[in-house]
Amino acid sequence: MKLQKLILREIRMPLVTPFETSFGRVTDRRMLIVEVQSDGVSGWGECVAGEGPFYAPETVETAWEILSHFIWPILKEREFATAADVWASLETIRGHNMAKGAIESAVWDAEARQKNIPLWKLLGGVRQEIACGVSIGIKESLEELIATVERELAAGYQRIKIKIKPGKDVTPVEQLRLKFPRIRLMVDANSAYRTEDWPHLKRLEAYYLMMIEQPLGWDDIFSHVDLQRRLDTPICLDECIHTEEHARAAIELGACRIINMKLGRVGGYTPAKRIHYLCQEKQIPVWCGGMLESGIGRAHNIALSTLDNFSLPGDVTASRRYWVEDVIDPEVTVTRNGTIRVPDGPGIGFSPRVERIESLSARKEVLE
Ligand code: OSB
Ligand code: MG
Repeated sequence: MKLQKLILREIRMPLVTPFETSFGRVTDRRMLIVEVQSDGVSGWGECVAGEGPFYAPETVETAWEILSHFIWPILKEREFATAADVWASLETIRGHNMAKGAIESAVWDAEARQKNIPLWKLLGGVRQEIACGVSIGIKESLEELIATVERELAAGYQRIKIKIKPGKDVTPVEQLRLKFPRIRLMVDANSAYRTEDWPHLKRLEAYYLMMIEQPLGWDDIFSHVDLQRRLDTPICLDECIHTEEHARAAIELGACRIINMKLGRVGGYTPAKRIHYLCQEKQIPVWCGGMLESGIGRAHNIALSTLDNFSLPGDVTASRRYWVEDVIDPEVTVTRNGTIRVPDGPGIGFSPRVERIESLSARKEVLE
């Protein structure tokens, strides 16, 4: 397959409700949507970089720049036997995984569409229904948090994750446990704590959490080793894992017992699959994280979640939790059992609503 054209679009959509983490609050999303044209077929991808460099170093602006000035010149008019070869061709560019992941995943979508098969099958996925949990942002009040959890459980979601930060951790977890003694509950700190906070984090162990996600520094695998030794609760790493080498180091050193996988954070399907199979070999469960994606990124997360070792519910949820109206057809919906049925159409299995995407675009660049 030859890649003839790349179209970058920045769309803007307000979130249904603001999302707050230990690193900040998002009310409006800016999303870089990638369309790659190959032999008459369009493949679609989403760059999960945020508005600012607060989750990871990349932003919408840096990703746009890297895609148009460095990635596209390498890929354009190149003949690829398969999308699986794209990742290696980008080796000379260090980092910028979110920019790479956006286009790499779009090429996978294009290949699946050209072969007229679902992307999940092309990837080697093994299941047609994926398990879903929700990620709930930091709330002003406990009442609001409890009401939100009640609503998500009623919708069927199988696991509740709440965001925590110092001062908003033990009490909300304790209250949720009192109110919902048997639910699958976990927390995500987005690197809000330091090594010396370990006795405080230890207090969370009274509430039977499935895992504590990314408690310490975003690039600090080493400190998590010490913390995991002190905790019985599994640590799950998110921000720390950008490469297969990071995953190997974290697993071998004992920095975590679970890994949150994000396509954008690791740079696309080829590295995600490698990390996934490494984890499987080492008996480390993985699950699919989310980045407040539009339907395009959501559809990719669904495909990724069909791989064998995605054995825990992911942060992959219905479009309506984030958007009044999504940019794909149909929108992503969740069953009463808290699952998503994986679509059987070609590629990502959802159709990008191109006119809507065009009308939401604040910026567009066509590269040939
Ligand atoms: O840490 O998993 C995270 C959203 C933005 C940045 C980082 C994270 C998150 C989430 C949201 O937890 C997950 C979702 O998209 O539902
Ligand atoms: Mg996280």
